[in-house]
Amino acid sequence: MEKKVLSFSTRLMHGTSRPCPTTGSLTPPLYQTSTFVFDHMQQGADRFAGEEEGYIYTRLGNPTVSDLEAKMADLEGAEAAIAFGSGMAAVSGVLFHLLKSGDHVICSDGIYGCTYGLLRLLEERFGVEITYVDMTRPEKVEEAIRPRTRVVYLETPVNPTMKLIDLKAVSGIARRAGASVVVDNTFATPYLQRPLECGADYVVHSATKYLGGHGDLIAGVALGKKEEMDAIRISTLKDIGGVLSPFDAWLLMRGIRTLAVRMDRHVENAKKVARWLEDHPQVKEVLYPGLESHPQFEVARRQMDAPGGVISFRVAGGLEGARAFLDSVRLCHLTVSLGEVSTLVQHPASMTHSVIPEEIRERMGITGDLVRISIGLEDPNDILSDLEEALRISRGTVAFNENP
Ligand code: 4LM
Repeated sequence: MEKKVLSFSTRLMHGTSRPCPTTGSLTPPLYQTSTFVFDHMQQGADRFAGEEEGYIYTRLGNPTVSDLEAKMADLEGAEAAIAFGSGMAAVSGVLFHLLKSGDHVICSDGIYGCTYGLLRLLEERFGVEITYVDMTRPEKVEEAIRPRTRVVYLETPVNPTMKLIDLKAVSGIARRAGASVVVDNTFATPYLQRPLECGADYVVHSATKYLGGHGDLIAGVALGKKEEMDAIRISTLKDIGGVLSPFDAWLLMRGIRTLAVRMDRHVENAKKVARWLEDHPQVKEVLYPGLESHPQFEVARRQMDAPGGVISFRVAGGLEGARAFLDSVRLCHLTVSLGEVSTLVQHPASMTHSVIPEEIRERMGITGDLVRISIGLEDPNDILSDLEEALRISRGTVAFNENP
């Protein structure tokens, strides 16, 4: 009989792990241990030598973490996955694996602040050269290629400007140049976008966000070819040591089971809020890939199954307009991070992206009037009422400052 391929939503809770064979526990057990006992010395020696399968020490592998890794590999369509203790540990684990002094990286002109900080560290301390290009125009990647270009690194959607990058076009250019493409898929999740299917070599995630989904853990995942993931496991995971704890892996798997229903609601709410913001006189520009006004609306339709749950927008009145708005929200939480059940708002220029020098930040479009909102699962009318009131206060504050 032909094997039936289960749909994505079903694979979130079926497929890779089975109920515990000894107890029948439906929920996979949590192996909250740091180390594993050997039957005799030779067994320990064989496991260290890689001649016998089996667990040794949780920094090198743990059954609960392995369950999560198998699930993520299945969802992204990857040969293998590695869990890390944070999104940044996953990003650095992959980049330290791929790069050495003198290598060149082409990075999207717009990137999470700490990833920018990591690239600056690689540049200043390890002699790696970085070029930032506007990858919404893939030909710019081609122009930036050098003989030592080893990595093309990008986010799509870009945090926080919500620009989109054509994964097939950029991956094709990188492949011809012999460079590896690393895609941060945090904003989309594999439910909405699978970069490996579009030609990328590696995917990284901050699993802290939509994958976990409840704002109660910090985690990261890297995915790619098995050979590369095996090399990362015994080098930049094991020796740098940014491992995920078994408990957080277990919690993350619980979150992943509801990814599809949560993402559907995030998207439905975000579409409503984005359209509403677009018509609001106090809002100068709305950056959301689900709006026809978005410059890469066609890219969104081609490579994403839906436009996601994050919206950025520019508030009238510049930095002070944004400040008055952010100080006035009541239901929405004023906090960094994204992709959890509640709606979160923050100010990228002074918060998540403040490490980027102002001139570069402005060139990337991260201006003082820009606000990012991660739409939660609340009744959308309650979100809209909160935004309406905060924008009303912002309008009053700006008008008062102009005509005191
Ligand atoms: C934020 N972001 O934007 P950990 N990749 C992307 C991210 O947005 C983040 C990370 C990696 C935010 C955190 C405060 C696209 C984080 C890093 O925080 O190390 O799991 O992820 O609000």
